Amino acid sequence: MPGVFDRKRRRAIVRKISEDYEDALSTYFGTKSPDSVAAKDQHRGYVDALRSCGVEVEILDALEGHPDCCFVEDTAIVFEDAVVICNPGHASRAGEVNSIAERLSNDFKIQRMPPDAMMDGGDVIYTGSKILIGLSTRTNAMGAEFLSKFAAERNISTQIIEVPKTTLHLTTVCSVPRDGTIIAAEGHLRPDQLESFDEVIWVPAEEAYAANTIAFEDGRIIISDGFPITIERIRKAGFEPILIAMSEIMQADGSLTCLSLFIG
Ligand code: CIR
Repeated sequence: MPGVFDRKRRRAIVRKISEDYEDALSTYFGTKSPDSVAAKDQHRGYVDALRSCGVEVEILDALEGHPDCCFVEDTAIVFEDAVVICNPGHASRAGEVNSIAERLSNDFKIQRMPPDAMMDGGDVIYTGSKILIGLSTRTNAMGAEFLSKFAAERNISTQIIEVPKTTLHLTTVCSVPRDGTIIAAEGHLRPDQLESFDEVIWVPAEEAYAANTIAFEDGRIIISDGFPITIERIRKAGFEPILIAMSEIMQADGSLTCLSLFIG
């Protein structure tokens, strides 16, 4: 099935880092102004890592005047036959969605959200058998309800998870590397929220950033470098880590998944 609902991850869209990346929103992980030159370098490394895992990557130009435009995951939710275009949860990001809608209209039916619904794609995770939807400062109940209904029409069930105030998005503190397994950050998510998973790989709170990963069917998994405990736990769980530098993306609260939109 095309879309991110399987682990095949054959095609992805990414967007270049904008010249004004230093103005990107940064609330949680940032310790200094994000550096656009260093971020561009890390973004190239990211694209190389995806390509080394067999992903066909399409690189869109930056949207100047939109410092967060590289975080394409937040703009849309991809289903087999259609794409839901998000109403971004932060006003400064509203201008990013139309160009994605235009690009995706070549391949998918485009579905807009109702005006009061709010959602960032970073609050949505496909597990292989269902969709997790985070309720956060960026995704409201109307957004979650709209996506749940849209998924139900496609026989896909959803689970709502409250995203703690300590973090930006659901994807910031967890990822699902294979159906039944979740990598989750201690201190942000609770065991009772993850009871539907057979296996939880807990990431220590001080390494929370490393809970966001991109895994492939063959067991390879892209992880941010610099988080040794997490890397070892993931390796022990049977995955083959590919480590990449993400420090400048992290400065703007961006994680690995935020930088791509898998469309096939
Ligand atoms: C923002 O605050 O919107 C961006 N600076 C970071 C977005 C990261 N996206 C994601 O977690 N999916």
